[in-house]
Amino acid sequence: MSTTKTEKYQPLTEISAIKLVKKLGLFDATEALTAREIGDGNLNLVFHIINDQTNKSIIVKQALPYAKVVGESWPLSLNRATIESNALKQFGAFTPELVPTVYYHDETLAVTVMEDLSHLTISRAGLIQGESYPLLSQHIGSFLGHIAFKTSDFALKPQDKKEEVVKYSNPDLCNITEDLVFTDPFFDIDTNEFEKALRPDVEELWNDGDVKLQAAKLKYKFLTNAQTLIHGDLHTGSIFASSQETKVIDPEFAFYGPFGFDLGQFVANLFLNALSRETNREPLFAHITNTWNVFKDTFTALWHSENTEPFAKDERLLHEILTQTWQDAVGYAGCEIIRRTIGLAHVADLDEISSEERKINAKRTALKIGRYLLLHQQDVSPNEFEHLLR
Ligand code: SR1
Ligand code: MG
Repeated sequence: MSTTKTEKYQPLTEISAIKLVKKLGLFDATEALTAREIGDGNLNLVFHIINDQTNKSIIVKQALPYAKVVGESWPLSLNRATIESNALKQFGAFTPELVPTVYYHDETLAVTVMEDLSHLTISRAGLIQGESYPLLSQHIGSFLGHIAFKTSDFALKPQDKKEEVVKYSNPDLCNITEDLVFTDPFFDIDTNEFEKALRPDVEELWNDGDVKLQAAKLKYKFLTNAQTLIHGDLHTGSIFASSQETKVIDPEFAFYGPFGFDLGQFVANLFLNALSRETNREPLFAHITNTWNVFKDTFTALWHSENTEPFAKDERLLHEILTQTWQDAVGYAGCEIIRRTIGLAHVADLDEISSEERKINAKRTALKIGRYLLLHQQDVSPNEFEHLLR
């Protein structure tokens, strides 16, 4: 991958995106290309560029200097594009089969050119259609186990790890998570969004000091616990999948954070999908348990084969770290479930339930279970998620 710096930032158009990929030599100057802006996320422009004759295609992603979902009144650092491209490269060094290949990055333009994955489906969309992606948890558990161990102080020299912490300093995007995941849903803030019928449930949450204390403690860990490089936004919309392949995308929220954060967000989004279904929930619960099992086994194997920490010979240290990681993940899952139900950025799994009554019931249950997870971080094992819905 090459990285360059052009002179001045400007948003790409479909025409200038085509010019760029030709200038980079990714296509010949004479090729007839079609470009389409397909970005449906909250923050960026995404161009799909294809030669319709040969079917060769590529993705050009560009960060906008503000949050697209809100507008120019919410400025955001363009450096997130460089963080995303560095994180994809870093993840690719450990689990190349689980991330897209990055071909090019330009810091000033905040542009990353990468492999087109449109033969796959965004896993949230597929899960909503009833897909179950049999390899999803095997792949994500392995991805998380590798990244968590290999970017931690157990694999890196502490001096090198501290440089990585600086390289991945991501204040603007962390601030979004600090507000939208940990703070705003627990207070009466304008950006929260929920149906009128949920107001009594939401007010009960706002008045629950014990739940809020747990959210505050998890937020504080998120702010201070630089344990490992995390993806930072690992919901099912950040994962492409098919029955064979899984690819993690969009790590623009990456920074050094707690071991359990990505796990908790992923588990929460699997759970929200299960909650949205009337039948065939079992594959989702099996994925929750398997994600943890694969994470734990991967992390444990690397701990035994690659650990550079002299204290690591004491197995109790590993046990404590794994126990705490799962308990934190349960708490982070609780925060994610609550914020996706009543905060600024909802999930289609719940919002697109066609019956109004079923939607409100599902959201009410989500709030109840989110609160339960926050209050019972020590008591909920991976295979208990299934029983929470009974
Ligand atoms: C303003 S950004 C809202 C949400 O979209 C991203 O994907 C993150 O989940 C963020 O919290
Ligand atoms: Mg995203």
